[in-house]
Amino acid sequence: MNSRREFFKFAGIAGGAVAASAVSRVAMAALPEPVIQTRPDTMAPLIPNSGRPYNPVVTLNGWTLPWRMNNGVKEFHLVAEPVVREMAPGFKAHLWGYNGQSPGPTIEVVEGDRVRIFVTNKLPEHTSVHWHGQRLPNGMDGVAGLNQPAIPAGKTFVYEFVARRPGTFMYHPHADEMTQMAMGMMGFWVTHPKDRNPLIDEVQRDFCFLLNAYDIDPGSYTPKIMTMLDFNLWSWNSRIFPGIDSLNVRLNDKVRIRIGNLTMTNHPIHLHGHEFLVTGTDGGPTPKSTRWYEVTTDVAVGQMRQIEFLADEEGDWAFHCHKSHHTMNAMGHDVPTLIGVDHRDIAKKINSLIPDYMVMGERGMADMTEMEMPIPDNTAPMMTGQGPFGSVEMGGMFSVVKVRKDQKPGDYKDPGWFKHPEGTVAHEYTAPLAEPARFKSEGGQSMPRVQQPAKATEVKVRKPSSHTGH
Ligand SMILES: [Cu+2]
Repeated sequence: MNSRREFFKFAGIAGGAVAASAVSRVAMAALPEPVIQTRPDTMAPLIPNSGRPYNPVVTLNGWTLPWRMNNGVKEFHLVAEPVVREMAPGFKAHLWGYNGQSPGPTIEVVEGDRVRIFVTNKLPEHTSVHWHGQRLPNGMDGVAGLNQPAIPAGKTFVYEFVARRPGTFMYHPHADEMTQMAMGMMGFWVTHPKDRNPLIDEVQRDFCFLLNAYDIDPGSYTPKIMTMLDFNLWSWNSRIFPGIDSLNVRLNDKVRIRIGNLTMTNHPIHLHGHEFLVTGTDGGPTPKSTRWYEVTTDVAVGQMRQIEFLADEEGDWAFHCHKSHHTMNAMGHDVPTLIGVDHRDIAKKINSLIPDYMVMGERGMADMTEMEMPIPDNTAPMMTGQGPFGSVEMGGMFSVVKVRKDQKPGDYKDPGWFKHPEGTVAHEYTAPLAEPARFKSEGGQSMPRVQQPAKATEVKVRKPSSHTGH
């Protein structure tokens, strides 16, 4: 095939080996200029100006990588490099990523597109890129050592394949993977359908983001890469609430949200106020017979889920991971449950010795969001976010889907807080109340015991002293 020969000539590869290979210095001069993003904001959708048309996605707190058309081939240039990612306002992490950000830019192509991706390695060690979920020649699959030599520091490799099936995919290194993914190297990939596909509906809004997690000690900047389970920052596209942008839609828009999980645990993703269908995975669109309505869908490790719903209820609807420890930011570990423990006397005594001493958690943890506790520099508050009615008491994997009548088609701007119709907000009730029903009785047992216990035991629930494994 002619374009194939041109590709090898262009890339300066002798012999036309199919595996991704180092680009010669001569060819380097012809590389597409890498586009670097310096802001962590949700960028407007990138309307395609060449190639087949499609309805672009919006990457939450991210962006889509522009391409160059070269003889009918879409050429992208990814630069793997250390980046500083603002994970929330006032909290910056030193990560590794692509083109200035972690995650890297979203790559959007159309089914049938021939795609050429130059990958320049500016990391201090070798890397590779695996194109998760794609049908491609084995030598383009990106497993260093197995399918290609690793891309040495300072070198550029080129990948080329045809995006054969439409769907929701991602990319990440397959070389020193534990380190590089713990440092934030990953990105989203969307292949739009070429023609009308009976399993892929038209939508008015199409969002995407990756679930990722970091372990960064309070006051420090760099993730601990050996952590397997005990992460303290649960993020969407390397942002934590309240640093995650809202998903803003127009009333009665059909909305698609694509989610990929590159953490080391599962995340039950939950939407308020609407029911959705899982319309696709990284395996492609789901057959219609397999779809049923849900309000929570579990996204397991290494999986992708594509959900769709009709946004027909106005309001500010919470959208979050249902593991409550994942809607918290870094907390001091070893925090026992002190609910119901009265510390007033002891606190008074300690206060005479240490004036700023504060007992946390005797009435739950909500106090902590109200008391502006001193925290080390560059540390995200554990849970925060001021809503229209006070602190939202959330962190981590939490955002809001804002459904508005007056949101313009295609306008992704934040419309502000919802204005509730008169009389539709829960409020204090002051009229006299009847005694509430309360069930009070000893529990039964299915079979009689041989011996009755000498006395009843009563326990208070105490949270484990470490939150390892959550
Ligand atoms: Cu989670």
